[in-house]
Amino acid sequence: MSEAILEQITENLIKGQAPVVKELVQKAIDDGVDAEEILNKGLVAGMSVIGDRFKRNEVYIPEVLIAARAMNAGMELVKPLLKQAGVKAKGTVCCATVKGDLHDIGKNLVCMMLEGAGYEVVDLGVNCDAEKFIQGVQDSNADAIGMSALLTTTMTNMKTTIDAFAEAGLRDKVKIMVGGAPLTQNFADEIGADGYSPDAASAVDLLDSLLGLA
Ligand code: B1M
Repeated sequence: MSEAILEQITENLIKGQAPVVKELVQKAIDDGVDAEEILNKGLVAGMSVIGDRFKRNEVYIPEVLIAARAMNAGMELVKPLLKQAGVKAKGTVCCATVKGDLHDIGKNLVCMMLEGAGYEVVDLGVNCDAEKFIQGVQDSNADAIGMSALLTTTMTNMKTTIDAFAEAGLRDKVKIMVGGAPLTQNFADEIGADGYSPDAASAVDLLDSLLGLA
């Protein structure tokens, strides 16, 4: 019985039907389905299908954004229940576009995918300097940071941030992942990041693996 409604949530999330997802999530809650089951077997399951299709170029950015909107519509109802039940996120990650850089479309997609996969995401916005990253990590007790850069002139600020974490004695406390169109795995290795992801869906696999959850 609960399996059927969870499947419907997944299917409608994949189709990006936000109002239907919201209605189904409410119905599942009213029927007494566990909030964590709604999250994992309904919402996250749908978002992970979208993530896989995005990686295989079977769907594109608009479909991901529409699915994420449907995910958020369901999350609004489920989040307070998860909090009440003391359900823990998989981990906390602070994400931002680095100092000097205002491009946020890719970063926002990464945030949505990570949230869709069960992470608590603290979005520190754009033009984020090392101090703001450090403050964000200290405030949220984050396990990881995710830095995005779209400009060849700003990608170097990723190293500045990594160095600042080392100077603050926090480098061993957080995993650092990086991404953005001009980046490569080589660049990530050179600056001492823990991982590089070429796209938003793979950022989830990367963080799972960095935090030993894969
Ligand atoms: Co800008 N811009 N832009 N721009 N812009 C580019 C990046 C550029 C390649 C255009 C070009 O010249 N062909 C060029 C950069 C050249 C370079 O450095 N090599 C450029 C430039 C030069 C500039 C300005 C300097 C222009 C000017 O003012 N003279 C200026 C800089 C402003 C600043 O940041 N200080 C500027 C401004 C802008 C707009 C404000 C107009 C707008 C940004 C709007 C916004 O983001 N809110 C804009 C846009 C839209 C672009 C293009 C057209 C599209 C970027 C984008 O959103 N792509 C871009 C040209 C292009 O790519 N065709 C361009 C879609 C997005 C989903 O991809 O962000 O790569 P992307 O994210 C991917 C992956 O990279 C990965 O996942 C995402 C999806 O799978 N990913 C991560 C990203 N971050 C990740 C983090 C991770 C993991 C994966 O882990 C943490």
